[in-house]
Amino acid sequence: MWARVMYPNFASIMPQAVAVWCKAEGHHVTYVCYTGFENLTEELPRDVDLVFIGAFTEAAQLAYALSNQLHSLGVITVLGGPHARCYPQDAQKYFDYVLGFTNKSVIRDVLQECTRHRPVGIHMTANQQPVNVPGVRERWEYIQLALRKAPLIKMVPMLASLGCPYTCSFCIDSTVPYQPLNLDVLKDDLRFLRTKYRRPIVGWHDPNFGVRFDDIMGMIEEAVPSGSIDFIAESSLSLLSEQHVKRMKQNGFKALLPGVESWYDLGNKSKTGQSQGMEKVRRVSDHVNMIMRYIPYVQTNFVLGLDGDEGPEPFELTKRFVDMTPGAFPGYSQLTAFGASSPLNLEYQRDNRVLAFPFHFLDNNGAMNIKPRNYEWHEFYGHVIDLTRYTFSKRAVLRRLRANGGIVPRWMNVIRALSTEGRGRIEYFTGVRQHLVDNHQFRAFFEQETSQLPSVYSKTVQEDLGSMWRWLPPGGLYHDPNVYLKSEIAKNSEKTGRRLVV
Ligand code: B12
Ligand code: SF4
Repeated sequence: MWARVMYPNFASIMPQAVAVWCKAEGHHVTYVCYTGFENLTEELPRDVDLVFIGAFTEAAQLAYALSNQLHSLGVITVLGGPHARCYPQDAQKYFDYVLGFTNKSVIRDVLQECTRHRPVGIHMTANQQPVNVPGVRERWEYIQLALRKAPLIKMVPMLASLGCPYTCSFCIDSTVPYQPLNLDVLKDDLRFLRTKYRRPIVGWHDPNFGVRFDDIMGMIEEAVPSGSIDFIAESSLSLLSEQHVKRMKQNGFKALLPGVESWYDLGNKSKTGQSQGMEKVRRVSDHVNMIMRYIPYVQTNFVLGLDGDEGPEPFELTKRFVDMTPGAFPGYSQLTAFGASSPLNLEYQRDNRVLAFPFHFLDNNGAMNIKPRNYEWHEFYGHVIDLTRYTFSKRAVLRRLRANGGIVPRWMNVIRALSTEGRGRIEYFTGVRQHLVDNHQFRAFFEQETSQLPSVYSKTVQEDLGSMWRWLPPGGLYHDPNVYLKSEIAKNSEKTGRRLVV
């Protein structure tokens, strides 16, 4: 149910931007937004020359299969998006072009060359994030196509900035400079939107919304009457002072998603400085409760299994947070190294701690691909199950319901508790833990004693890909989890002229 209602609202901005740029170059463009329910073979147009695919890593195997099918019809294929940024070497085996940072000129180069590159595709990237990304007015034709699939809530994706001034070592944006986008375009877009929907909802896709807080709020205040558009944004807690949150409320902000990540690390981001453990729980809980006095829906994001965590305490502290902050929805992610996404992944790879789970499971919950530093696997999953049960217990769900105001936040939290995120995950993690205890082959893979993938994983990919499974190219289920480290070593030895043996 959650997927049906929400997935069309998670459509990315860049495929729409690429469509705008291709059209501006004089091409005929068809845009397809895949939400997991469509039959892709039927949705794709027959007579195409080139297809751009935007994919997260969780969709990589599907993207590889699709590219293979399109190649069989003589179509040139291009991959862009998070998977292409994190695993370019792997993707090059299955696509003619793999794009990193993408701007109009990179797209123009691809369109002009439009050539088959086999057996290895070419990797192209701009030097930096684009200076301009087409706004809502320009993307409207494609936004509408995606949102036609959204039955209840329709969220329009917008972007006010790229990169981030913070340097959280696990994050893909820790090395990408902060860069605001053109405020006049944003102003025009907000006004335009009010001519399309009676009460529009905008989801900001900025990695960290509101870094230049006064500029962006000033823009909203000038563009539209106070509170006439509902906004949703991901911001770090350090930006969400009471004064800022009050102004956000006035300007129609209805949902915020700050990251807490851990009770022991990353104090800068949550403005808790050196405070750790229970002291940090109190501070963050007070802060989030303050935010909830102004903003009806708050999701606090946590990463489970970070190296600074040890024993049951981090999980117990999160339970205390759930008790002390009943209205907030806790979003849990398991520590995941997405290939080349952050410099920290080099350390995990150097320590040989990254497991080669098929990409299909790398969605922050399907599989944790880093061996925990301070937990045995079954012990870790025991804690995760316990915390998830606690968070989605009848008591916690009822307390959340009571603490939330408004129909939409209440409804969203109940659906999330009953869907994959709550009940679904408890069942899934319990299965994983059971296999770890009972199944020697399964445990041996997790312990890196064998590289043979437990059959349950390949079966799941097969089931999920359905009719596309037969198009998954040979080898497409597997990847080298240390390719980022190897490529960095190769680059360095090229620079220094020294040969290194890995
Ligand atoms: C906004 C955001 C979301 C939003 C919007 C998602 C969406 N569909 O776009 C929401 C909240 C819905 C979301 C959900 C999820 N997210 Co998210 N999200 C982000 C965030 C914060 C910003 C991404 C963004 O839009 N940036 C702005 C764009 C313009 O820049 P960019 O992404 O760098 O893209 C550049 C290039 O990659 C390229 N490009 C991008 N797309 C395309 C497409 C084509 C066709 C081409 C040619 C080029 C191209 O051009 C851009 C300009 O240079 C990033 C973290 C970050 N700091 O980047 C995580 C991030 C992308 N998310 C991530 C994850 C894991 C998820 C979830 C799986 C989490 C979960 N468990 O639910 C879901 C999956 C949702 C889905 N399948 O759609 C990971 C992805 C890692 C990976 N390799 O897959 C990231 C990197 C965070 C992380 N953990 O490191 N997310
Ligand atoms: S504040 Fe958020 S976007 Fe910025 S580096 Fe840290 S995790 Fe990444």
